[in-house]
Parts: sequence; C-alpha cells; structure tokens
Amino acid sequence: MNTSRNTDHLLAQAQQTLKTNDRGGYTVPTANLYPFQWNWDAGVTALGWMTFDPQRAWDEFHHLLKGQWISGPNDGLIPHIIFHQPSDSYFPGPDQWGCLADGTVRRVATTSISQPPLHATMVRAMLQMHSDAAITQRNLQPIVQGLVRHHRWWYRCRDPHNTGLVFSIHPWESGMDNSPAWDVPLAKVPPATRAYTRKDLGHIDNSMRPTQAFYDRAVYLLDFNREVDFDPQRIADSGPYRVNDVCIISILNRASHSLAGLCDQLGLHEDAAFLRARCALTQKAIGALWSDALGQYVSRDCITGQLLELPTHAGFLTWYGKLVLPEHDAIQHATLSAWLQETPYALPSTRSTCSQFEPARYWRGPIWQHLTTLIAEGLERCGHTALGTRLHQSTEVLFAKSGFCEYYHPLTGEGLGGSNFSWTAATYLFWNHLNTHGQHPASGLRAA
Ligand code: 2M8
Repeated sequence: MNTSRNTDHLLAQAQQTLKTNDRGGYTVPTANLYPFQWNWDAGVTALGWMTFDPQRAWDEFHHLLKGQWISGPNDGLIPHIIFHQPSDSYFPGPDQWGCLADGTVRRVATTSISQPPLHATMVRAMLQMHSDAAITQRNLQPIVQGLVRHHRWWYRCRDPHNTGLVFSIHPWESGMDNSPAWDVPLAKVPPATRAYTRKDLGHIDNSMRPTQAFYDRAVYLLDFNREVDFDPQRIADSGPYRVNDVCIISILNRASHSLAGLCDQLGLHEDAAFLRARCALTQKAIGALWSDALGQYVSRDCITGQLLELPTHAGFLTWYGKLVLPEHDAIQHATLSAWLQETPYALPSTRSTCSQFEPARYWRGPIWQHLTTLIAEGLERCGHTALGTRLHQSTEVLFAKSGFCEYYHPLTGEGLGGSNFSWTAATYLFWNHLNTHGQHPASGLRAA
C-alpha cells in the first residue's frame, strides 16, 4: 500500500473508531472495558471529532459538563467518570461511589474524584481548527464558564493553603493510575477489607493490568472519600493519599493559561486575572519538584514532603505546562534524549533502565500516544524542535504498525490493552489535521 492510501485507510479507521464508540453525544474510551464517559479522554477525543464533525466535538464537552457538581463545597468538580447510562461491565460502577444523581449537587451519577484538566487547552486548539462564528457562539460561553468553575475547584479544594502545587487524592485521579511513582504513597494506604469483584480482568489479560494490592488500596480510597462525605477540608487535612502529581500540575497550569485567554475573549477579566495569578504561584513553586538525581521533574508525597524519585514520562509534561525553569531545561533535555536511545519505540511511561519498568503493564512502561504528543508539542513550543519532531514521528510509526490501541509495548511496538481506543484514534486525527493544514510542528496549539 502506498503512503497516501495508508493514510486514507488510517483516517477512515480512526473516524470509524470514534463513531463506533459514540453513545449519542459522548464517546466511551473503548467498548466493554470502559463503558462510560471519562474526563480527560473526553478532552482528547473532542480534538478528533473536531477534524470531521465540529458540532459533535463540542457535544463531547456539553456531555462532560452534565456531570459537573453544581453546588456545595465541591462546586465545580468535573468527575473522572460520568455514568450517563448503566453498564455492568465495569468496576467500580455508580453503585460504589456514593455519588448518584440528586438534582442538587449532581444531575448525573458520577465518581467523586477528577482527572488531569486538559480541556481548556483542547478548546483553544478546537477554535484554531475551526472558527465558524455561529458554531463558536453557540458553544463557547457555557463551556468556558464550566471550565472556570472547574479550575477554581482545583485551586480551592486541592491547594487550600495556596502553595502553588495542587495535590491529587487517588491514583485514578492522576490518569497514570498504576505508575510506579505512586508505589510509596500507596503502600501507606490500608487495603480495603470488604469483598468486591474486579471486572477488568474479564476483558484484559492479568499481566497488563494493575495488581490486586493496587485495587485494594484504590477501593479503600474510594470508600474513604465517601465516608468523609467528600469534604475537601477533611480530605486535605487527613486524607491518607495526597500527592503533588507533576502531570496534573503541568496540565492544569497549561490549561489555566489557555483558559485565561478564552476568558479575555469573553470579557471575563476577573477570572482571567485569577487564573494568571495561580499560574504565577505555580511557576514560583515548581522548583520543589526537581530531582537532581534523575535530571527531571518528579511528583512529591504531599504528606511526608518526600520526592517520588521515579523516572516517569510525567516530568516531561513540564514543557507542555510552560513550567520548566531555565536552569533545568538543558538537563531535562539531555535526560529525555538518553531515554530515547534506550527503547526502539517512544515514549515509555517509565524509563526502561528502571527496576520498576514493566513494558506491558498498564502505566508502568507502555507508551500512551496522547501523552507522547502532548510532550512533543511542549518540546516544540519551547524550541526543542528536533526532539519534539522525533517524538511525533515515533507516534506515527506506532499508528501505522499497530492501529489504535490503548497503549503500546516500547520494545516491540505491539498494541496492548483495549483495542479501537478513542483517544488514540483522536490523537491520530488531530496530528494528521495539523500536518495536512501545514500547522505542524504544533503551531496549531502554540498560542493556546
Ligand atoms: C484507565 O483508568 C481507569 C480508571 O479511571 C481504569 O483502569 O479502570 C486510565 O488509563 C485512565 O487514565 C483513563 O482515563 C481510563 C479510560 O481510558 O482508563
């Protein structure tokens, strides 16, 4: 097959993946394994829809915002899963979280934690891709207002002492759920003692999924949150797991810059000033997450103050987050360059030389394409074009070799986890759009 027929074939397959996973205005990540709407998946998936059905892209956000909590101390929370319709193929489902629809705080059943808030940056990119005034007018204002409320929730509830570094309260909130960076803080969380039945192992081989010990702690934290009635102050004071996650911090910071720009556009000047002030605070604080030993940014256990010095790709998101301090830039660049010599495919989620590296197990080694592209974009906009382009090219190789899987083996390039995966297909559609519109490298997102 020649290159253009190959591209046509991949494009058709990617669009078909989104259409197959469409549940009427929102997209599931993949059938059965993840049968609901997920928070950060929705943001990435909207970019894919934007390439061939702009109104459908905006609908993804409208559906996500139906799950937003609308009163009480957690006003503004956009939960990590929105349970729009029932499904019995996933654990923990709506019966576990204690967050059913009540018409006061919630209009739809949801979980009680969030996920990396990349949405505002995706909205900026969507506007650059398709600037039809009527469609923008119809959609933009309610989405921006919902996102402002959400960012205010992050800063109010997850950084109540204004340190500049928000914390997360559950590994599922990080999106990088099973990362070895969470092993130390998670080991201090007691295991759940109640009976429960995992459903993931009915869909995916055990060797690619988290251990039982991980699930026992994940369930304990879910129960803890429900038992303290989701009270942000009690969680901030005594939650058993609080981590300054460098992925969330970077993504939130970038999205706050993006959102401030959107607020300016809509005349929401007070919100814009608030967001910029929070970005300035984070910029002052980020140096605390630097690891001299690893030559990269890392996460930190917020309870003990200990750096979680594990070489994971999360640290490289600091370029995307506009947070890298000048004194760290060349060092982290050298670190990433060294990583790239070590595996045939990029970018592994954990460095392959690390003893915790597991190339096929979820978030402990495999490649996630959407993150590789965010890191590539961050590199390119910070002037590291060669490295960014290299990462971008490595994602293209994987799409062509293994299609649109949940994640990929960094030593073989094999596709792993769920198949026909929405955010992977969307990432392909978005990058193809930038290439065909002469916007690569990453200029389409540069202003965002
Ligand atoms: C994975 O997480 C869910 C829990 O949220 C799970 O394993 O059950 C993660 O990869 C997460 O980042 C992602 O958003 C979700 C859906 O793709 O799957």
